[in-house]
Amino acid sequence: MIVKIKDARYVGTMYDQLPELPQFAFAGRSNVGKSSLINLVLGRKALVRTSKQPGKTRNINFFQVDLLDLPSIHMVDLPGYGYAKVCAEMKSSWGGLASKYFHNNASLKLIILLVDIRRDLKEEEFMVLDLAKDSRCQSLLVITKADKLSRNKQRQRIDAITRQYDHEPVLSSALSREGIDPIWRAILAQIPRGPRT
Ligand SMILES: Nc1nc2c(ncn2[C@@H]2O[C@H](COP(=O)(O)OP(=O)(O)OP(=O)(O)O)[C@@H](O)[C@H]2O)c(=O)[nH]1
Ligand SMILES: [Mg+2]
Repeated sequence: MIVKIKDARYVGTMYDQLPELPQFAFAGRSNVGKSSLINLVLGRKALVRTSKQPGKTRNINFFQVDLLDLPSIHMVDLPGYGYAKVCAEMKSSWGGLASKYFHNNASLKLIILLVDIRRDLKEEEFMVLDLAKDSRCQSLLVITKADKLSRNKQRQRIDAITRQYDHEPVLSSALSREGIDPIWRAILAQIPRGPRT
């Protein structure tokens, strides 16, 4: 890995009093693999709870990550949206919660938006990208579950998704463990450096 992680731990939700650290938020459809991806980039098996049952993560959970020779950061696990069984009321409450989280959040440095390799970007993904833009926050698109398709099919899907996004997405898989370094590079690019580094 291109960074050395000294410690990573759950520290609370959006509503807790937490130190102001640069925040890196993971967003995406329910079951897309947000919690798995956070575990992957932290090199931890089960720091963040994952589930076969969509809609598991309902709070905005903060994890403090202490890095060697770099400032500490918060990784933020946003609840998944778009779960089919979720009623319209809950859908709008996701929007409300996300808007509240994004609004006036100067600590939010990068929104890492996840999309399943087998799906296109839909209305909800463009909504997240708009929220990021409104908050003048950078975004990174990560394509998850690459292992679900053959190399050939992967290429086709990456091309299709790239056409929708206009930037180079990162390909990842919690099974084959790819995508870790490019995600860290995007994170490091947004961490303020002290005079020593
Ligand atoms: N094959 C494969 N399965 C994955 C991958 N990433 C996650 N999964 C599986 O997908 C399911 C959902 O993963 P989670 O990480 O819990 O997804 P989430 O986005 O956090 O879901 P919510 O918290 O419900 O919004 C679990 O069964 C994971 O094991 C991957 O890269 N490849
Ligand atoms: Mg989750």
